[in-house]
Amino acid sequence: MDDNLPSRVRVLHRQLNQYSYEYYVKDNPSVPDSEYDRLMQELIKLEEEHPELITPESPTQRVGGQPLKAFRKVTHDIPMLSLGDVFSKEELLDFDRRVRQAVGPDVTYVCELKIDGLAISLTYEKGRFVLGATRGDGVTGEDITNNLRTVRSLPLVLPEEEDIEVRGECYMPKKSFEKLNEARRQNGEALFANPRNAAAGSLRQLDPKITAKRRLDVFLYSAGHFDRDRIQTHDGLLEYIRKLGLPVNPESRRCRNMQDVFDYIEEYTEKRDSLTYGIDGIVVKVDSMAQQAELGHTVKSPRWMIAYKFPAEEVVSTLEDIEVRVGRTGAVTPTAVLTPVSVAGTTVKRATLHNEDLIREKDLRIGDRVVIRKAGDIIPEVVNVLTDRRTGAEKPFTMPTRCPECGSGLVRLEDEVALRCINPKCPALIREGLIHFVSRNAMNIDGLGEKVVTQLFEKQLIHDVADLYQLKYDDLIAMERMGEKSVSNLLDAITHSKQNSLERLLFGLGIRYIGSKAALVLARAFKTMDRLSEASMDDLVAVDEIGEKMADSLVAYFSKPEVAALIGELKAAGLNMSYLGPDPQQMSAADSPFSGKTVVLTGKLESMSRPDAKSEIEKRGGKVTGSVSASTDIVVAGEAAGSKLSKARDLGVDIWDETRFLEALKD
Ligand code: 1X8
Repeated sequence: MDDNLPSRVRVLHRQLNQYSYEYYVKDNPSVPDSEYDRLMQELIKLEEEHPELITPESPTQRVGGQPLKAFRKVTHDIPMLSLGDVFSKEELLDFDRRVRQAVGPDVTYVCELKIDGLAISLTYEKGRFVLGATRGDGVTGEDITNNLRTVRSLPLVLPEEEDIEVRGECYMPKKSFEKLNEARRQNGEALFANPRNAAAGSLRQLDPKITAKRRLDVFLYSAGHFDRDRIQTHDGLLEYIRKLGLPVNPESRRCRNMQDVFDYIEEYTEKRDSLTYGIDGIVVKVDSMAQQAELGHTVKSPRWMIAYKFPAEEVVSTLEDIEVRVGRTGAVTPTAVLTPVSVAGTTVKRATLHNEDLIREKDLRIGDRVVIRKAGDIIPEVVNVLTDRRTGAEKPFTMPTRCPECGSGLVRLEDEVALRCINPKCPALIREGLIHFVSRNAMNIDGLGEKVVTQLFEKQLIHDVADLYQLKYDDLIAMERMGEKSVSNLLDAITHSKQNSLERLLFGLGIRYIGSKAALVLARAFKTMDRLSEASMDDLVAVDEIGEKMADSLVAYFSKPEVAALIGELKAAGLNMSYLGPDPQQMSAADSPFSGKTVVLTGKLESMSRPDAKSEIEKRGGKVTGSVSASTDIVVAGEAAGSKLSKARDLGVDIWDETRFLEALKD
């Protein structure tokens, strides 16, 4: 506490913080609300009379600060990894086997509830709350300090002058969610699909006053930076976080063997509905930190913990058609086109069918009634067919034997279930590769979406990624829906992309098995394209987190003469070929492109109604207004868009077509 404050102010801070803690963290208040209110009023009055007494940690300052224009990016010193998940006890036993193979037979686990919210990181310096951030993509998140300050259970000061980064989940309690939606219903506003979306929407508010009204809460369950000499087990860490007065979920339990783990899962599968917050699974962690360190982590997630996910919600729909698409790697994937149904809070119209085997195994026929679920509650999939509901009118489906785009014979590579088009000149492969290259996590060329790339490709203005950098004004102005302003913006964006750090280019090239995380690891390790392209198998596998499969793929890729030629062309076009260090823009996949943006909808959208589109944008932190002005950021133009579209062109506002809009929603 601040020694410079008069003693009465200090007493008020201490009492109010204590009562808040009892009320919001312990759920066990020692004084009636009226006493809390009385002390708060006294403090407010003192601060009004003596504004110099206001400190950021004062209990009156939870809702402070002006609305922001946008959130500042924050790079996590220690990446916030994601969590591997499993859906069965067998897979949990596999996890246990892997763990004990690595660290020996003596393993104690800690089981915790998997909170259905958003991962956050809180930094305290000398015991003061100085930074709250979203997980973002794990490397870069957003500074949501002012919004997290409004969470009543979070102390703004710790009892000790501790430097610590704690991590956990921010969520909206079921009751708050119901109240919020009820109020929105009465005001004719779009409803949130589930508490998680409501929490996400609330955390992404640029005005903390709105967040404050949303009644969010948090549970902390881990730490980035802390004193590793003092704390040797996860259980000890939880105890320590709890001792700092931070909210820790009370349901965690140490488990000495897998039977205990299964019992815990059983118990909480039953208790799930009676909890006041949503959970979507159970997290199982190795308790000993020495063992955790020994197990380490993969590119994506720690090897010492895993989430057991509860089975997903299932609904029935009709399979209207099966579409076949050729992806960037040549893999041919069938997609189910469904009669739209609502599953776990969103409308599902398409579902992946993965591959031909799956269609055959399930004997899927067009017209079938099918059971749909969202795997991991995100990607919709077809679970099975209700054969007893068949009328006889259903039509069997056969996979094409030739590529739907280039007509060459499809092949099934060794060990693979997917059919592939292996014609390197197949237009689908090239087109999808180009789309990947310009996409947000790769070169991130604004204004160059799927539609424009497809047009450019079909008009033979681009054949490979190097051609993008040769595009001229005259090429682009001839395209559909491209005005002078959007052409000049696009040319700027293309030029700007030349400055990207190496990892974006690497990822954009679409080398097999090299995702955005691996690209970053490689860029950091080798620094330049030249050094990477000359690296041997040994050099590559020596890099932590680069496995043999990736290394193989890289060596094969860089040994191709056409790759050397392509890289030469990109160099000649002036592309940066070096790692430029941490890039705050790096891989901001988890950040919504609508956050903080003002959007105007015009024309008719094929895929959804206007109110739905509006609510989707709002859920992602955007604002939808009725008319185009200089402060409009994006105009989404559907069919038969009229005067708003022309005005947007005149003003040079970013104009998106429906495909781009849907892509952005997917992100
Ligand atoms: C995510 C979550 C974790 C826990 C609870 N809820 C989550 N959503 C926990 O550890 N108790 S850990 C985690 C992660 O590591 N991504």
